[in-house]
Amino acid sequence: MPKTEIKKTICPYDCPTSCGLLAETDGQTILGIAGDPGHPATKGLICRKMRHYEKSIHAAGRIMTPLRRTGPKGEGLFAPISWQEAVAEIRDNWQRIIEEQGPQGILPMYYSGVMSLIQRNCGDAFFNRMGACSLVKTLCSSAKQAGYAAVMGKTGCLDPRELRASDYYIIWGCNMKATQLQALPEIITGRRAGKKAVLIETWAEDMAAYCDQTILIKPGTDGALALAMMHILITEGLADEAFLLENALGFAEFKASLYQYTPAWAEGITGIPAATIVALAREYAAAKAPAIILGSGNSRYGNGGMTVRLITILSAFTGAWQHAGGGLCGCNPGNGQYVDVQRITRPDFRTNRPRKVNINQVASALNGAAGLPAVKSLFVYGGNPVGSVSNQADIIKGLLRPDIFTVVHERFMTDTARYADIILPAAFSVEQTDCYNAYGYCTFGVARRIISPPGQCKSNWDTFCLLAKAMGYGEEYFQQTEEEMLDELLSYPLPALAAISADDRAALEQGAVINMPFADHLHWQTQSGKMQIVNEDLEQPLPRYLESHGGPYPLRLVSVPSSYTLNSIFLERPELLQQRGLMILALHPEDAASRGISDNDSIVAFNDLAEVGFTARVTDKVAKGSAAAPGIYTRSASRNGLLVNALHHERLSDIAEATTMNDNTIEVKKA
Ligand SMILES: Nc1nc2c(c(=O)[nH]1)N[C@H]1C(S)=C(S)[C@@H](COP(=O)(O)OP(=O)(O)OC[C@H]3O[C@@H](n4cnc5c(=O)[nH]c(N)nc54)[C@H](O)[C@@H]3O)O[C@H]1N2
Ligand SMILES: Nc1nc2c(c(=O)[nH]1)N[C@H]1C(S)=C(S)[C@@H](COP(=O)(O)OP(=O)(O)OC[C@H]3O[C@@H](n4cnc5c(=O)[nH]c(N)nc54)[C@H](O)[C@@H]3O)O[C@H]1N2
Ligand code: SF4
Ligand SMILES: [Mo]
Repeated sequence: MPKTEIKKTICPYDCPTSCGLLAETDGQTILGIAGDPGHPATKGLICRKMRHYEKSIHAAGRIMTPLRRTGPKGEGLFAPISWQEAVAEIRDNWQRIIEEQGPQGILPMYYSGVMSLIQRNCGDAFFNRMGACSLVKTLCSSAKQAGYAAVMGKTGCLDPRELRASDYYIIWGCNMKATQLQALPEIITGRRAGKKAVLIETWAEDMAAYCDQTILIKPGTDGALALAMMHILITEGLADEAFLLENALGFAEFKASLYQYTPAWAEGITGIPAATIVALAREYAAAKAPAIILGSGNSRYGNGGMTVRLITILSAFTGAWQHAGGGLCGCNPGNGQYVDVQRITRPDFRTNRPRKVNINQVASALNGAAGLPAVKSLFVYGGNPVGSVSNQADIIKGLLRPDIFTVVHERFMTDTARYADIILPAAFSVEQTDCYNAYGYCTFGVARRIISPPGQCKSNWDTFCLLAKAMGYGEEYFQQTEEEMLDELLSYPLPALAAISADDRAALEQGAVINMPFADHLHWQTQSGKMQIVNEDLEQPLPRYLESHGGPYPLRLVSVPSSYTLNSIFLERPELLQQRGLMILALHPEDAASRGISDNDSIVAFNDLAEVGFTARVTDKVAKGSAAAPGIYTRSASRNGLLVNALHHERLSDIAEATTMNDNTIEVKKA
């Protein structure tokens, strides 16, 4: 028996906890994974996906060498080549494109495949140096962050561990079972102690069982619910007006606007009975330290920023923030970052004014929409736009163009990689060194390489250094190792990290996760030093009800996370895919019946963009008038080769230019 060791590492995926993991290794392979009981947020509890991370790391389908396309684009026919050949071919194509139309013919595309700071962000330095297009990275929760910041600035919200002290929970558009697993025990324990949990959802199949009450809401209308609740709080004298007058800007003006937003008005918009809204507002006010646990789903709309502003204001309306456990959880819980990410992204390397391409509009950039020239090269790393970005059919159309040179740095043959001209093999987190700033908790960690990358696989860092050498970029930055980059980050910490103890510093150097302090929730980190109910910097200074984009079809389509996968990650794991099952679209019984649709029927969802085949799931856990599509699949799992994002428009949110992937309408018929 070879000797094995247990080493600490950190989950690299786009999930708020950045869990601590214990990896058993023989030095060459990862033999098993467990949640780290010593991690301050994980406490040993990890999701089913990561419990067998070793199966992903050593999956049979892993890409091990650079590959060159040998058949027509998209057919998936490739032959192995060396890194030297791959890099030379990339360099030659890029140099030709730069000569023909300048570096802005090249579009880098990444999002959240790997969340550790160096590996995620290092490509920015390379593409800044090149002068390539600059990607506006708003694929996820930017409208939510901006909506919260419009009111709170950089004030840290609740760390989920603070929920223990709350006395009432509103779980607002958050599938905690899938996306906040380590916070769910606080709700379970709280309910055992008699605290109430209310769920406000469009699709409640996963979460209803964990809550005392489920309120189904019409997608994109949560702002109306928040306004009507605040109407009740004001008209019934339940708001903490003294607190608001002292701590917030614009309360008086906002208060005067609230009289129009009656529960009857909100019933017409949200589909929630007025009496339910009144009861919810009264219960919320009766609690001393109520917590709103806010997901990102309701921010992915044309009115998403405004919706989050309104919910954030509601979280302060009864003075809840003054009490431990009261307030809002789900935005940035710290008040800033711990390391200087610009040391990784190097904005100073850029000498031109970049052409900006919004990540939600990659389809248009590839096809030359809006009078702009089509880009000539796409470099994808840590992302799978064919599966996860809006307007799938046009993304595919763009990737099929013979004049676009596509490179994909990947671990698996994703639906995007199939369209590549060149594929480069990527490394897994345990094969690289990096630091992690959890986005849902106040923790910071370092994880060092445990095993070497297999075959020819390379980390993002090593790949960009190699490309930089080929392109003749002589900056010292590109000659460092990722370990040296990490040393630099830790040598120049931002104030919060600079203040840690010597013991914590030593632990970090070794590779560990350390606890950072919770935020002071009453120290408003805004320009004015107060909460900004009215925010003069915005196009709409006074918060009000905004309509979402909507559309002409009768059903509102929401895309929701699955607990068996994470965006398009884990599709290499047959056991998880089997448990997840067919590509379903959840419909309310009344919407199904009026269309002659029964559970398990083959159905087609369509709008002006595309038709997509699904299997019907008929359930009263989805709001009437809505359709919910959980999880991202591979195109081979779809009857017609298209996925739910083929039904998503490229429109953006009201603030922060963010995704509106939940803001689309469809009709559904039997196949
Ligand atoms: N297992 C698993 N974990 C994940 C992910 C995953 O795909 N799977 N994704 C990761 C990522 S990238 C992120 S960003 C995070 C958070 O991922 P998010 O996508 O923000 O997921 P949730 O926070 O759970 O919030 C989504 C919920 O919002 C609901 N919703 C949609 N529209 C509305 C609306 O108008 N009103 C209301 N009230 N609810 C609405 C949906 O039904 C859904 O249940 O999770 C991460 N963790
Ligand atoms: N229909 C639908 N669409 C969605 C969502 C949804 O729930 N439903 N969620 C939305 C949200 S919240 C988000 S954040 C986005 C996420 O969208 P993306 O950022 O595109 O994430 P994924 O689709 O998971 O693709 C990530 C890819 O990165 C690869 N990868 C992982 N680690 C590394 C690495 O170290 N280096 C390199 N080069 N590659 C690596 C993985 O193998 C994977 O193929 O999707 C959005 N789109
Ligand atoms: S995916 Fe999320 S819950 Fe699962 S181990 Fe990673 S951080 Fe933890
Ligand atoms: Mo996300």
